[in-house]
Amino acid sequence: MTTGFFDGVNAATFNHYNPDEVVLGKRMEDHLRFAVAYWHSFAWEGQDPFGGQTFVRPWHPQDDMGRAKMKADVAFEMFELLNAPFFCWHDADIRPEQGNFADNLNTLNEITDYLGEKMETSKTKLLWGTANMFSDRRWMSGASTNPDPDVFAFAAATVKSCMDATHKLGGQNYVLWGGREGYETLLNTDMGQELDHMGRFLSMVVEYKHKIGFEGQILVEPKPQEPSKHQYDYDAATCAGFLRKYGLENEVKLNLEQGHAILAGHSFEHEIAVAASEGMLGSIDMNRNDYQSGWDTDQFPNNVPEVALCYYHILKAGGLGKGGTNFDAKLRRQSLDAQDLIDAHAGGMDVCARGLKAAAAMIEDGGLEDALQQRYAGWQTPEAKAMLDGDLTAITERVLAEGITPEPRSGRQEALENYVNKFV
Ligand code: XLS
Ligand code: NI
Ligand code: NI
Repeated sequence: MTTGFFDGVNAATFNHYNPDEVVLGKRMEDHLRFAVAYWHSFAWEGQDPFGGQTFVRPWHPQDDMGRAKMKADVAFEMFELLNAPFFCWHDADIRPEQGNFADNLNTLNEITDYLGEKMETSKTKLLWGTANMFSDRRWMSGASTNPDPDVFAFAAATVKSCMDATHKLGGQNYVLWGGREGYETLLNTDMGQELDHMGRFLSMVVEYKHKIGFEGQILVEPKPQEPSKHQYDYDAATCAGFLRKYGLENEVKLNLEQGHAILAGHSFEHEIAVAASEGMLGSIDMNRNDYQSGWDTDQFPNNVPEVALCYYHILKAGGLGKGGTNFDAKLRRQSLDAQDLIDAHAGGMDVCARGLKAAAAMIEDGGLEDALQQRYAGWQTPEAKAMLDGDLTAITERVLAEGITPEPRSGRQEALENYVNKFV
């Protein structure tokens, strides 16, 4: 028996995504590892800063366990229509907020048991679980960085419960995104103390992961601002520095989001390249921003050249591993129909598939890699290598003795852009 929500709706059809097609020796589904985000598709009701709910769904209002189960039934029907290999949730997406920890824990356990039963007959696995520690008013001044130790305690208990639930459901990652881990004004903020608390909190998460034998990755998700004026996990480079400061660089990786990269003033491939160079590439949220609005608009990807360069860097870094391509993306608030949910995801999957194929073709052709090798070829000489083990005095003596005078060379940027254009 179905819920009827998707009655008359067509399953996803694809022009480019073919899960079984082999790209660079691996099935496309195994490269891309698409995930549906529970929150945007099923929990968000269409509000924006100027207006309220536009979506009217049979599982509204979301304050009741019966309707939470109906929401889960609808979600799994959609996963099947999309042939989605993964999904992701926050605790607050899947169970109603109860106002106290004990009841939140009970309802979380009940609904994740229910999800577990559904997963037994579904191909869709859990890419990651996470705790929503930003919506309820208790989190308004932060979770682990809250000046009130009672909120730190509530956050610790909440994350433990969500890690337990993620582990129970065989989740492959656990994510922490700190939307309120930051400040509204430095006038009331002790930044050093808050960062120390956040570092200790994350260490406790890692300790707990090992204690329960969770084999998934622990990921933090950079974002520079929104909802806070400033968030401590500003971008990939800031997170890398933070993880090193607290000795977590071998334990925690990054969940990068395209829209967040844009908010931080970066391209998405910049963030991926930073994470890859740090050995911290964990997973991606493949949702873009509107370039005019300046908000985290969480739109489905639709720009193939952009997406292609992202997957190029991901493939170069060895792929997504236990991570995946999560659509942390929502419909536009006028897209009211069940069919819109399917079309949005199918379109995003197709765009990513085209991007992946273009990226794979560039890897196979090797043109960018060759250009890179040539550009850095000078560093293959013994004299150049020796410099890195030398010192300023020795280098100066060589500059004088050999009369070294650098000859500027073209960076060939336009030629490389033309090259990329052949593939996208
Ligand atoms: C918000 C974040 C959030 C995380 C999960 O901007 O992207 O959705 O992915 O908490
Ligand atoms: Ni986001
Ligand atoms: Ni995200």
